[in-house]
Amino acid sequence: MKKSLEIHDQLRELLVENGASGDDLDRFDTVMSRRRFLAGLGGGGTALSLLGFGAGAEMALQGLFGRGMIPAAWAAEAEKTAQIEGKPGMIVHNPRPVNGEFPPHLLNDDVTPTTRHFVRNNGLVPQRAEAQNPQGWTLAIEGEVHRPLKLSLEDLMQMPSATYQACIECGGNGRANFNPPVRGNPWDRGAIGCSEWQGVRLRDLLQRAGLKDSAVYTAHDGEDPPIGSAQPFSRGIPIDKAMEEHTLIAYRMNGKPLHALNGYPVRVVVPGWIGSASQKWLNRIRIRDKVHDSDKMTGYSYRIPEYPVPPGSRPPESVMKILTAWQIKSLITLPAADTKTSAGKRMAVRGHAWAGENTVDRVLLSTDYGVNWKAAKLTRPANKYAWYHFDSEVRFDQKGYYEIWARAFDQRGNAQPFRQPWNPRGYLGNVIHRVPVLVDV
Ligand SMILES: Nc1nc2c(c(=O)[nH]1)N[C@H]1C(S)=C(S)[C@@H](COP(=O)(O)O)O[C@H]1N2
Ligand SMILES: [Mo]
Repeated sequence: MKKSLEIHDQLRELLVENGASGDDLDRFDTVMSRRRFLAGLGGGGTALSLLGFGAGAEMALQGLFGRGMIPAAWAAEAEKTAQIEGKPGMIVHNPRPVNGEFPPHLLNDDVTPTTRHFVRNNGLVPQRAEAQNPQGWTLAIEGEVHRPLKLSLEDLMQMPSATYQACIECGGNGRANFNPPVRGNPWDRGAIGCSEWQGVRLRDLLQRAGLKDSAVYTAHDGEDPPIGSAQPFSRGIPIDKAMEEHTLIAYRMNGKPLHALNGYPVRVVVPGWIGSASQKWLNRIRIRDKVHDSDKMTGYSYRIPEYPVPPGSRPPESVMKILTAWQIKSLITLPAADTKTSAGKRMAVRGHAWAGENTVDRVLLSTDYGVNWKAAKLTRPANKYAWYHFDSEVRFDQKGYYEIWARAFDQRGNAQPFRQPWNPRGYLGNVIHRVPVLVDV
């Protein structure tokens, strides 16, 4: 099993050595992700294990490797079901790096339990996180500050803390609904969670360190080892967002130390913004005098064109702008897709809605392909940046196939689109959610 993992890394490395572009690597990751692995992340620090692998032939077809280079171990097509410990029911797009989401009906809770918070990793899980060992960990704050800081977990926990429910959603959530398809993890709807996070406000730390007038942007670094020769994952946010009261350096998730896969011991939580702003396994914040310019802040990564582009086109890099907040969106968590019911029976409909930096104004439901709409009951969230909940009931008078559609509106009048607008990497997908229902008698 170890062997397969080595082969995986070696192949990725081989691609890099042969001049593979970031796009090629994305393609590699996507091809891998179409296969199901059996993986286990043990509590005692066990590494991922890999049992089945069948992507070799497909990669050859995609021209990534010559046929002669495909390891024999990969030749057999074997569909396996992936299992990541501590995340039962997760749809695993890739075990290495771990990437997985939950189907909408498993996201019905008001506050997302840790066991059902998605996982989006660019690199490997740090040893420290697997072992839940805070020893030797420090958080450095440096760069454009008057008094650089180095804090232990205990130092951090002794500072005043704040606790908020906050949506963290991958910028690529919804990518599977893009047409033509785009590269990257094929997130459907479940790369979102709204858990409760406790930590120190980033602004308290920045005030303690004393921002210089030259401070423009944060740059976050983490302990996760990159795969192959990739640059370590790092993104940042403008100082204004860093100074907002809801931006946290979090050490508790749903009342417990952070899960290994969600950033133990400490992560950034930038609610309302795309998930990549919320650096996991954080160990350093560099305050920069210009916009952070790591790999993941530039090019086509986490950026979209500043104007709508034709589906399938490649706009010049010069028109790409950094993604910040999410936009209005909703998720139907009840009923599950393809639920069967009978004519005349009442069926409960439930879900969540959220709106990035905005507030949710209403959620409308339709069961006739958008001809008629009715408002669902909307429950306000615990705090800004947590998701709203909606409740309603529907009834079908006749046998047949139906879809329940949900469309959320924010207070500015923005609503979810009927078709998914396109961008090169499949970001900010918020097309309305449609749940098929079968009325069989
Ligand atoms: N150090 C580090 N932080 C990271 C990432 C990563 O790969 N490494 N992935 C980011 C991305 S793209 C997302 S969407 C969120 C996902 O958070 P989660 O895995 O806790 O759901 O973490 C962000 N923070
Ligand atoms: Mo993400």
